[in-house]
Amino acid sequence: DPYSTDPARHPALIVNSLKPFNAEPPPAILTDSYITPSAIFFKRNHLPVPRVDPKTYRLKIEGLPGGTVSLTLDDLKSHFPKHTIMATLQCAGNRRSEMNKVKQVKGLNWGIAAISNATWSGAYLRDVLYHYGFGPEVAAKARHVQFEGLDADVTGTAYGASIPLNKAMSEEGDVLLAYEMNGEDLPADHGFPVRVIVPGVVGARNVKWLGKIIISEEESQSHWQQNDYKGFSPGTDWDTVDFKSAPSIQELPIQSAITNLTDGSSVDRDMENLTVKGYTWSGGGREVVRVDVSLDGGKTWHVAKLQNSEEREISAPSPPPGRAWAWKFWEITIPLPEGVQELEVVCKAVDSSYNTQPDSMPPIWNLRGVLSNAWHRVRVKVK
Ligand code: MTE
Ligand code: MO
Repeated sequence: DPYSTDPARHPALIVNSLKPFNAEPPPAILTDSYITPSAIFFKRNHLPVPRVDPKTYRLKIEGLPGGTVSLTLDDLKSHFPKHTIMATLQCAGNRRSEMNKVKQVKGLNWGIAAISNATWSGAYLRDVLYHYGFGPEVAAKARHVQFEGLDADVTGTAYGASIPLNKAMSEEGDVLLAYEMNGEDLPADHGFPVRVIVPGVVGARNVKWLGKIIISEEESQSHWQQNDYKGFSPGTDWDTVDFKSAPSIQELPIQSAITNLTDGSSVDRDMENLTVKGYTWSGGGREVVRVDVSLDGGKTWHVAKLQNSEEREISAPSPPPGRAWAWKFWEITIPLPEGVQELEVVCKAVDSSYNTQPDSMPPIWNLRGVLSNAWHRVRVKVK
Protein backbone atom coordinates (compact mmCIF):
# COMPACT_ATOMS: atom_id res chain seq x y z
CA ASP A 1 0.00 0.00 0.00
CA PRO A 2 1.74 3.20 -1.19
CA TYR A 3 -0.28 5.13 1.42
CA SER A 4 1.01 3.16 4.42
CA THR A 5 3.61 5.83 5.17
CA ASP A 6 1.13 8.73 5.08
CA PRO A 7 1.28 10.81 8.30
CA ALA A 8 -1.28 10.69 11.14
CA ARG A 9 -4.07 13.26 10.87
CA HIS A 10 -6.27 15.25 13.24
CA PRO A 11 -9.49 13.39 14.10
CA ALA A 12 -11.66 16.53 13.72
CA LEU A 13 -11.04 16.68 9.97
CA ILE A 14 -13.94 15.78 7.66
CA VAL A 15 -12.45 13.24 5.26
CA ASN A 16 -13.40 13.44 1.58
CA SER A 17 -11.08 10.70 0.43
CA LEU A 18 -8.64 8.59 2.45
CA LYS A 19 -6.25 7.44 -0.29
CA PRO A 20 -5.12 9.95 -1.44
CA PHE A 21 -5.90 11.94 1.69
CA ASN A 22 -8.29 14.84 1.20
CA ALA A 23 -9.97 16.53 4.14
CA GLU A 24 -11.35 19.83 5.40
CA PRO A 25 -12.06 21.16 8.90
CA PRO A 26 -15.64 21.51 10.18
CA PRO A 27 -16.88 25.00 9.11
CA ALA A 28 -17.48 26.19 12.68
CA ILE A 29 -13.86 25.43 13.66
CA LEU A 30 -12.50 27.11 10.51
CA THR A 31 -13.29 30.60 11.77
CA ASP A 32 -12.18 29.96 15.37
CA SER A 33 -8.67 31.08 14.49
CA TYR A 34 -7.61 33.65 11.93
CA ILE A 35 -4.43 31.67 11.34
CA THR A 36 -5.54 28.11 10.75
CA PRO A 37 -3.60 25.64 12.94
CA SER A 38 -1.63 23.37 10.58
CA ALA A 39 -3.28 20.22 11.98
CA ILE A 40 -6.73 21.30 10.76
CA PHE A 41 -5.61 23.22 7.63
CA PHE A 42 -7.41 21.58 4.68
CA LYS A 43 -5.39 18.86 2.98
CA ARG A 44 -5.50 18.15 -0.72
CA ASN A 45 -3.27 15.34 -1.96
CA HIS A 46 -3.44 13.70 -5.39
CA LEU A 47 -0.96 10.98 -4.51
CA PRO A 48 0.74 9.31 -1.53
CA VAL A 49 2.72 11.69 0.71
CA PRO A 50 6.41 11.33 -0.22
CA ARG A 51 8.71 10.93 2.81
CA VAL A 52 11.67 13.17 2.04
CA ASP A 53 14.97 12.98 3.93
CA PRO A 54 16.00 16.61 4.55
CA LYS A 55 19.70 15.61 4.48
CA THR A 56 19.61 14.21 0.97
CA TYR A 57 16.93 16.57 -0.34
CA ARG A 58 17.89 18.52 -3.46
CA LEU A 59 15.96 21.24 -5.24
CA LYS A 60 16.82 21.31 -8.94
CA ILE A 61 16.46 24.37 -11.13
CA GLU A 62 16.50 24.06 -14.92
CA GLY A 63 16.45 26.74 -17.59
CA LEU A 64 19.10 29.13 -16.28
CA PRO A 65 22.20 30.03 -18.35
CA GLY A 66 24.67 27.97 -16.28
CA GLY A 67 22.76 24.68 -16.63
CA THR A 68 20.96 22.73 -13.92
CA VAL A 69 21.34 24.07 -10.38
CA SER A 70 21.03 21.76 -7.38
CA LEU A 71 20.38 23.24 -3.92
CA THR A 72 20.36 21.61 -0.52
CA LEU A 73 17.83 22.57 2.13
CA ASP A 74 20.65 24.25 3.99
CA ASP A 75 21.59 26.33 0.91
CA LEU A 76 18.02 27.59 0.74
CA LYS A 77 17.89 28.40 4.44
CA SER A 78 21.30 30.00 4.83
CA HIS A 79 22.06 31.77 1.52
CA PHE A 80 18.83 33.71 1.12
CA PRO A 81 16.97 36.14 3.37
CA LYS A 82 14.07 34.52 5.19
CA HIS A 83 10.71 36.17 4.54
CA THR A 84 7.36 35.47 6.14
CA ILE A 85 4.06 36.12 4.43
CA MET A 86 0.51 35.35 5.44
CA ALA A 87 -1.44 33.74 2.64
CA THR A 88 -4.74 31.95 2.25
CA LEU A 89 -4.84 28.84 0.08
CA GLN A 90 -8.06 27.80 -1.57
CA CYS A 91 -8.70 24.71 -3.65
CA ALA A 92 -10.35 25.32 -7.03
CA GLY A 93 -12.99 22.82 -5.90
CA ASN A 94 -13.96 24.61 -2.69
CA ARG A 95 -17.80 24.58 -2.36
CA ARG A 96 -18.09 22.00 -5.15
CA SER A 97 -20.86 20.21 -3.24
CA GLU A 98 -23.21 23.16 -3.86
CA MET A 99 -22.51 22.97 -7.59
CA ASN A 100 -23.11 19.22 -7.42
CA LYS A 101 -26.66 19.91 -6.26
CA VAL A 102 -27.37 21.81 -9.49
CA LYS A 103 -26.16 18.93 -11.66
CA GLN A 104 -23.58 16.19 -11.06
CA VAL A 105 -19.96 17.30 -11.49
CA LYS A 106 -16.73 15.28 -11.41
CA GLY A 107 -14.48 15.79 -8.39
CA LEU A 108 -14.16 15.58 -4.61
CA ASN A 109 -17.33 16.75 -2.91
CA TRP A 110 -15.79 19.66 -0.94
CA GLY A 111 -17.92 21.68 1.46
CA ILE A 112 -17.06 25.30 2.25
CA ALA A 113 -13.76 24.63 4.04
CA ALA A 114 -11.30 23.71 1.28
CA ILE A 115 -9.67 27.01 2.21
CA SER A 116 -7.32 27.91 5.08
CA ASN A 117 -4.90 30.63 6.13
CA ALA A 118 -1.32 30.32 7.40
CA THR A 119 1.97 32.12 7.70
CA TRP A 120 4.67 30.78 5.41
CA SER A 121 8.40 31.40 5.73
CA GLY A 122 11.16 30.83 3.23
CA ALA A 123 13.19 32.40 0.45
CA TYR A 124 11.66 34.48 -2.30
CA LEU A 125 11.70 32.49 -5.55
CA ARG A 126 12.91 35.61 -7.39
CA ASP A 127 15.89 35.99 -5.04
CA VAL A 128 16.91 32.39 -5.74
CA LEU A 129 16.45 32.66 -9.51
CA TYR A 130 18.37 35.97 -9.72
CA HIS A 131 21.15 34.50 -7.60
CA TYR A 132 21.61 31.62 -10.02
CA GLY A 133 21.77 33.79 -13.12
CA PHE A 134 18.26 34.80 -14.13
CA GLY A 135 18.60 37.85 -16.35
CA PRO A 136 17.45 39.54 -19.58
CA GLU A 137 18.52 36.67 -21.83
CA VAL A 138 16.31 34.22 -19.94
CA ALA A 139 13.49 36.75 -19.61
CA ALA A 140 13.49 37.38 -23.36
CA LYS A 141 12.41 33.80 -24.09
CA ALA A 142 10.81 32.28 -20.99
CA ARG A 143 7.13 32.76 -20.16
CA HIS A 144 6.39 30.28 -17.38
CA VAL A 145 7.88 28.76 -14.26
CA GLN A 146 7.04 25.08 -13.84
CA PHE A 147 7.11 23.18 -10.56
CA GLU A 148 7.41 19.43 -10.04
CA GLY A 149 6.56 17.63 -6.83
CA LEU A 150 8.40 14.62 -5.42
CA ASP A 151 5.08 12.77 -5.21
CA ALA A 152 4.57 10.44 -8.16
CA ASP A 153 2.03 7.92 -9.42
CA VAL A 154 2.80 4.24 -10.22
CA THR A 155 4.18 5.21 -13.64
CA GLY A 156 6.60 7.65 -11.98
CA THR A 157 4.74 10.76 -13.19
CA ALA A 158 5.12 13.58 -10.68
CA TYR A 159 2.52 16.16 -9.66
CA GLY A 160 3.24 19.34 -11.61
CA ALA A 161 1.95 22.83 -12.27
CA SER A 162 3.18 26.19 -13.53
CA ILE A 163 2.65 29.92 -13.09
CA PRO A 164 3.35 32.85 -15.41
CA LEU A 165 6.96 34.08 -15.27
CA ASN A 166 5.87 37.64 -14.42
CA LYS A 167 4.10 36.44 -11.26
CA ALA A 168 7.20 34.47 -10.27
CA MET A 169 9.64 37.35 -10.82
CA SER A 170 7.55 40.32 -9.72
CA GLU A 171 8.69 42.21 -6.66
CA GLU A 172 5.01 42.40 -5.67
CA GLY A 173 4.32 38.74 -6.40
CA ASP A 174 5.68 37.47 -3.07
CA VAL A 175 6.20 33.95 -4.46
CA LEU A 176 7.97 31.99 -1.76
CA LEU A 177 9.97 28.78 -1.56
CA ALA A 178 8.55 28.01 1.86
CA TYR A 179 10.16 25.69 4.41
CA GLU A 180 8.05 26.76 7.37
CA MET A 181 4.30 26.91 8.00
CA ASN A 182 3.00 28.76 11.07
CA GLY A 183 6.55 29.06 12.43
CA GLU A 184 7.44 25.35 12.26
CA ASP A 185 8.94 23.03 9.65
CA LEU A 186 6.34 22.27 6.98
CA PRO A 187 4.24 19.27 8.05
CA ALA A 188 4.49 16.15 5.83
CA ASP A 189 0.97 16.76 4.43
CA HIS A 190 1.80 20.34 3.46
CA GLY A 191 4.98 19.69 1.51
CA PHE A 192 7.94 18.99 3.80
CA PRO A 193 10.67 20.06 3.30
CA VAL A 194 9.87 22.76 0.68
CA ARG A 195 6.77 23.92 -1.17
CA VAL A 196 6.11 26.90 -3.36
CA ILE A 197 3.59 29.45 -2.08
CA VAL A 198 2.03 31.47 -4.89
CA PRO A 199 -0.17 33.93 -3.00
CA GLY A 200 -3.42 34.95 -4.66
CA VAL A 201 -3.29 31.93 -6.96
CA VAL A 202 -5.35 28.71 -6.87
CA GLY A 203 -4.12 25.99 -4.47
CA ALA A 204 -3.19 23.65 -7.33
CA ARG A 205 -0.17 25.80 -8.35
CA ASN A 206 1.24 25.84 -4.80
CA VAL A 207 3.28 22.69 -5.42
CA LYS A 208 4.24 20.69 -2.33
CA TRP A 209 7.36 18.50 -1.82
CA LEU A 210 9.01 20.66 -4.47
CA GLY A 211 11.69 18.74 -6.39
CA LYS A 212 12.23 20.76 -9.51
CA ILE A 213 11.75 24.25 -10.91
CA ILE A 214 11.86 24.68 -14.70
CA ILE A 215 11.97 28.08 -16.37
CA SER A 216 10.31 27.54 -19.69
CA GLU A 217 8.62 28.91 -22.79
CA GLU A 218 5.73 26.56 -22.06
CA GLU A 219 3.28 25.90 -19.28
CA SER A 220 3.66 22.66 -17.35
CA GLN A 221 2.57 19.75 -19.54
CA SER A 222 1.17 17.94 -16.50
CA HIS A 223 -2.36 16.59 -16.46
CA TRP A 224 -3.26 19.10 -13.72
CA GLN A 225 -2.16 22.10 -15.77
CA GLN A 226 -3.48 20.93 -19.14
CA ASN A 227 -6.55 18.76 -18.57
CA ASP A 228 -7.86 19.80 -15.19
CA TYR A 229 -8.31 23.01 -13.15
CA LYS A 230 -9.94 24.93 -15.98
CA GLY A 231 -13.37 26.55 -16.20
CA PHE A 232 -16.01 25.92 -18.89
CA SER A 233 -19.49 27.01 -19.93
CA PRO A 234 -22.49 25.40 -18.21
CA GLY A 235 -23.32 24.17 -21.73
CA THR A 236 -20.08 22.20 -22.08
CA ASP A 237 -20.29 18.48 -21.28
CA TRP A 238 -17.80 15.62 -21.26
CA ASP A 239 -18.54 14.82 -24.93
CA THR A 240 -17.82 18.34 -26.14
CA VAL A 241 -15.16 19.61 -23.73
CA ASP A 242 -11.88 20.76 -25.29
CA PHE A 243 -9.38 21.38 -22.51
CA LYS A 244 -7.09 23.27 -24.91
CA SER A 245 -9.76 25.94 -25.37
CA ALA A 246 -9.63 27.29 -21.80
CA PRO A 247 -6.79 28.90 -19.85
CA SER A 248 -5.51 27.17 -16.71
CA ILE A 249 -6.91 28.68 -13.53
CA GLN A 250 -4.43 31.03 -11.82
CA GLU A 251 -5.96 33.90 -9.78
CA LEU A 252 -9.22 32.81 -8.17
CA PRO A 253 -12.45 34.84 -8.15
CA ILE A 254 -13.90 36.47 -5.05
CA GLN A 255 -15.31 34.15 -2.39
CA SER A 256 -17.20 34.26 0.90
CA ALA A 257 -19.13 31.77 3.02
CA ILE A 258 -21.08 31.50 6.26
CA THR A 259 -19.38 29.26 8.82
CA ASN A 260 -21.53 29.41 11.99
CA LEU A 261 -24.90 28.33 10.57
CA THR A 262 -25.67 25.13 8.72
CA ASP A 263 -28.39 24.46 6.19
CA GLY A 264 -31.44 22.89 7.81
CA SER A 265 -30.53 23.86 11.38
CA SER A 266 -32.84 25.91 13.59
CA VAL A 267 -32.64 28.99 15.79
CA ASP A 268 -34.74 29.94 18.82
CA ARG A 269 -37.67 32.29 18.13
CA ASP A 270 -37.11 34.02 21.50
CA MET A 271 -33.65 35.14 20.48
CA GLU A 272 -33.55 38.87 19.87
CA ASN A 273 -30.58 38.86 17.54
CA LEU A 274 -28.93 36.49 15.15
CA THR A 275 -25.16 36.52 14.74
CA VAL A 276 -23.77 35.44 11.38
CA LYS A 277 -20.06 34.78 10.80
CA GLY A 278 -17.83 33.67 8.00
CA TYR A 279 -14.74 34.15 5.88
CA THR A 280 -14.02 36.06 2.68
CA TRP A 281 -11.11 36.21 0.27
CA SER A 282 -10.34 37.22 -3.30
CA GLY A 283 -7.61 36.06 -5.67
CA GLY A 284 -4.81 38.09 -7.22
CA GLY A 285 -4.17 40.04 -4.02
CA ARG A 286 -7.42 41.98 -4.36
CA GLU A 287 -8.56 43.06 -0.92
CA VAL A 288 -12.13 42.34 0.14
CA VAL A 289 -13.67 45.70 0.98
CA ARG A 290 -17.20 44.68 1.99
CA VAL A 291 -19.41 41.74 2.90
CA ASP A 292 -23.20 42.05 2.65
CA VAL A 293 -25.50 39.76 4.61
CA SER A 294 -29.19 39.13 4.09
CA LEU A 295 -31.66 37.14 6.21
CA ASP A 296 -34.36 37.13 3.52
CA GLY A 297 -32.67 35.51 0.55
CA GLY A 298 -31.23 38.75 -0.79
CA LYS A 299 -34.18 41.18 -0.60
CA THR A 300 -32.64 43.35 2.13
CA TRP A 301 -28.98 43.64 3.08
CA HIS A 302 -26.77 44.54 6.04
CA VAL A 303 -23.05 45.35 5.98
CA ALA A 304 -20.90 43.02 8.10
CA LYS A 305 -17.87 43.98 10.14
CA LEU A 306 -14.56 42.82 8.66
CA GLN A 307 -11.65 41.47 10.65
CA ASN A 308 -8.17 41.06 9.18
CA SER A 309 -6.03 40.10 12.13
CA GLU A 310 -5.78 37.47 14.82
CA GLU A 311 -7.20 39.85 17.41
CA ARG A 312 -10.97 39.98 17.25
CA GLU A 313 -12.24 43.58 17.10
CA ILE A 314 -8.87 44.90 15.91
CA SER A 315 -8.13 45.78 12.34
CA ALA A 316 -4.62 45.41 11.00
CA PRO A 317 -3.51 48.09 8.52
CA SER A 318 -4.48 47.33 4.92
CA PRO A 319 -1.79 45.49 2.95
CA PRO A 320 -0.25 47.33 -0.04
CA PRO A 321 -2.67 47.47 -3.00
CA GLY A 322 -2.75 44.18 -4.90
CA ARG A 323 -1.06 42.24 -2.10
CA ALA A 324 -3.98 41.24 0.11
CA TRP A 325 -3.01 37.58 0.27
CA ALA A 326 -4.84 36.68 3.48
CA TRP A 327 -8.56 36.17 4.03
CA LYS A 328 -10.75 38.30 6.26
CA PHE A 329 -13.28 37.13 8.77
CA TRP A 330 -16.61 38.91 9.00
CA GLU A 331 -19.37 39.04 11.55
CA ILE A 332 -22.73 40.74 12.01
CA THR A 333 -25.51 40.67 14.57
CA ILE A 334 -28.95 41.37 13.11
CA PRO A 335 -32.31 41.66 14.94
CA LEU A 336 -34.30 38.51 14.27
CA PRO A 337 -37.25 39.44 12.04
CA GLU A 338 -40.63 38.80 13.67
CA GLY A 339 -43.22 36.32 12.47
CA VAL A 340 -41.05 34.30 10.10
CA GLN A 341 -40.81 30.49 10.03
CA GLU A 342 -37.60 30.32 8.08
CA LEU A 343 -34.64 32.52 7.24
CA GLU A 344 -32.57 32.34 4.10
CA VAL A 345 -29.24 33.67 5.29
CA VAL A 346 -27.02 34.88 2.46
CA CYS A 347 -23.57 36.44 2.20
CA LYS A 348 -21.76 38.06 -0.70
CA ALA A 349 -18.47 39.91 -0.84
CA VAL A 350 -17.02 42.79 -2.87
CA ASP A 351 -13.30 43.23 -3.58
CA SER A 352 -11.18 46.29 -4.34
CA SER A 353 -11.92 45.93 -8.09
CA TYR A 354 -15.65 45.87 -7.22
CA ASN A 355 -15.86 42.25 -8.32
CA THR A 356 -18.69 40.50 -6.54
CA GLN A 357 -20.12 36.99 -6.38
CA PRO A 358 -22.84 35.72 -8.75
CA ASP A 359 -26.23 35.23 -7.07
CA SER A 360 -26.64 31.57 -7.95
CA MET A 361 -24.77 28.48 -9.12
CA PRO A 362 -26.55 27.47 -12.36
CA PRO A 363 -24.97 30.22 -14.55
CA ILE A 364 -21.44 29.29 -13.36
CA TRP A 365 -21.95 25.52 -13.25
CA ASN A 366 -19.13 23.65 -14.98
CA LEU A 367 -18.41 19.97 -15.46
CA ARG A 368 -15.44 19.89 -13.07
CA GLY A 369 -17.22 21.89 -10.37
CA VAL A 370 -14.48 24.49 -9.99
CA LEU A 371 -14.72 28.25 -9.26
CA SER A 372 -17.87 27.67 -7.20
CA ASN A 373 -18.38 31.13 -5.70
CA ALA A 374 -22.09 32.01 -5.83
CA TRP A 375 -23.76 33.74 -2.87
CA HIS A 376 -23.59 31.32 0.03
CA ARG A 377 -27.16 30.55 1.11
CA VAL A 378 -28.07 28.82 4.35
CA ARG A 379 -31.69 28.06 5.30
CA VAL A 380 -32.45 28.01 9.02
CA LYS A 381 -35.79 27.36 10.71
CA VAL A 382 -37.11 29.70 13.39
CA LYS A 383 -38.67 27.63 16.19
N1 MTE B 1 1.49 19.60 -4.72
C1 MTE B 1 1.82 18.31 -4.92
N2 MTE B 1 3.12 18.00 -5.05
N3 MTE B 1 0.88 17.33 -4.95
C2 MTE B 1 -0.45 17.61 -4.82
O1 MTE B 1 -1.28 16.70 -4.85
N4 MTE B 1 -2.16 19.39 -4.55
C3 MTE B 1 -2.43 20.78 -4.93
C4 MTE B 1 -1.45 21.72 -4.24
N5 MTE B 1 -0.10 21.25 -4.37
C5 MTE B 1 -0.84 18.98 -4.65
C6 MTE B 1 0.19 19.94 -4.58
C7 MTE B 1 -3.78 21.26 -4.66
S1 MTE B 1 -4.97 20.86 -5.79
C8 MTE B 1 -4.06 22.09 -3.60
S2 MTE B 1 -5.61 22.73 -3.39
C9 MTE B 1 -3.02 22.43 -2.60
O2 MTE B 1 -1.79 21.80 -2.87
C10 MTE B 1 -3.47 22.04 -1.22
O3 MTE B 1 -2.52 22.38 -0.28
P1 MTE B 1 -2.63 21.88 1.22
O4 MTE B 1 -2.79 20.38 1.21
O5 MTE B 1 -1.40 22.35 1.89
O6 MTE B 1 -3.87 22.51 1.77
MO1 MO C 1 -6.96 21.88 -5.25
